[in-house]
Amino acid sequence: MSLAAARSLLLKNSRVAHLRPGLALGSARLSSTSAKQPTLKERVAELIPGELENVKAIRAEHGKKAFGPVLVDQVYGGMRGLPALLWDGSVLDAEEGIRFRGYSIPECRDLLPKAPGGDEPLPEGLFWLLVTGEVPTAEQVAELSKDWAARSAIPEFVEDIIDRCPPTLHPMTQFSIAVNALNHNSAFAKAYKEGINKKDYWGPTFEDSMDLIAKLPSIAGRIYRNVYGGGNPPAVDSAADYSQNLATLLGFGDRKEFVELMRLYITIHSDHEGGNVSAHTGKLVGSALSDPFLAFGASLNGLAGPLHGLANQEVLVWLRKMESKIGADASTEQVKEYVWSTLKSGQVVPGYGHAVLRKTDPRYTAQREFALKHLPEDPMFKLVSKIYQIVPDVLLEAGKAKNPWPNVDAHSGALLTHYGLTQMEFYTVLFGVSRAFGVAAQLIWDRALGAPLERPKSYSSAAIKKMFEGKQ
Ligand code: CMX
Repeated sequence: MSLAAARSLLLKNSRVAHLRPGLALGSARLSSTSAKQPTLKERVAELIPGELENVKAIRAEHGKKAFGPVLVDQVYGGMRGLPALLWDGSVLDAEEGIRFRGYSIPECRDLLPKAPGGDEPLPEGLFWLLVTGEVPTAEQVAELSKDWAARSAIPEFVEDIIDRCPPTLHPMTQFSIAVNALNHNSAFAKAYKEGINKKDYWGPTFEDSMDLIAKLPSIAGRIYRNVYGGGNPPAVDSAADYSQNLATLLGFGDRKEFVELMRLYITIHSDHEGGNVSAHTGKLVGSALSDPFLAFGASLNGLAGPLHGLANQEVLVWLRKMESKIGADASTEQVKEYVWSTLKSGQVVPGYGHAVLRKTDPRYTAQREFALKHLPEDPMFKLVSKIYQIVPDVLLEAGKAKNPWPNVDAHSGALLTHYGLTQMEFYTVLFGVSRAFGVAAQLIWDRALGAPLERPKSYSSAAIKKMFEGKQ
């Protein structure tokens, strides 16, 4: 059966999994649902030998071929477009946007298993997809939900660390501190100390990665309640999915639409190929064999920057400032003027532009579709939609930004605000919970494939000048 035919068969049968659309790991495989289905760890173990062979073959055939020249401008220009990293979970196309293991966001929303009565994909399924390249069955996803709920408790000393943070400390800083502290119980760090064979690195890395993802809702919920009130977080429900538990820990568990939003939110924020600051930082730090808690703690520090994940907070700050300055019912002309005043004061318009994308971010579009379905009359959604009609033209006229279109962060705050999560300083924490999925998936594969220490070459300006002396 051809891959396309196999795929259409699979689409018709939501219980059947294990399809991989022409990607790096092994060949596409159909499995019978009547046989015992492998767990995620068992499936990774099955895939590793084939992928090791695959990488070996790629390197043998293409290892000495060049991707293209490196320009001096790229060295000075934040390495834009420099092909330098291996990242299997997702690839970002400038025009089309992200694909997770070959699947676009609309395809993931369509294909991945949903909660009973739900419409949005369960992030558990997306993680399975990121790690294996295969669409899991509903049963495999349910097992992951159960496994993560069972791993969700955080050590008492980590609770104490969070409780001792002053409420004025930014939630992202608290988040990063707590995630780093989880390294205390790292299976990888322990195994390394005991002299684990490098061939076996991936096993404890897998366990740490699962623990990391599982514990993030407990950390996020505790920070949220400490800073904004709500008392101690309730116990995690071992029968609930990850997003339901996250929503419950935050205090929004009885709002079904919010839970659905979390499912979509985590799915679309999970991974955005390897070059973005949070993903690349996690990979870089992991390459020193720092365990997944330390590697992802570093990712969070990058995500906390206003040009990256903190932009979702900055969008709301910017919109609120605009409202207070020109009113909620401002005219198009007034909004335009406000955008210009931002640019003229040497600031960026948060939520717009992207280092790779050159079109509206499909993550923005997915959130817009969610809003059109669930909250079309929401005033903040209307404002976000109005800005979408105005900002790109202004950025184009200003002539600097290579991409005048909105990114993921332009929309998320409006959705969270609608459901009562109005504390914008917390927004990047939710981005952080999601980003762990992509970083963890790659860390597992980096250890399985024996990815080496990252160590690119740097040059001084004097050395660059000298290199081209006497040359045209
Ligand atoms: N508002 C104003 N100016 C912008 C701009 C924006 N939204 N986007 C880009 N520019 C400016 C840049 O600051 C740069 O100016 P200088 O030449 O003076 O340095 C110029 O346009 C060219 O930049 P670019 O090549 O188009 O964009 P970069 O790859 O350098 O940066 C990004 C990408 C995202 C940092 C930038 O578009 C930006 O600052 N956007 C606003 C912040 C934001 O939304 N970040 C979130 C991105 C998504 C995420 O990671 O979460």
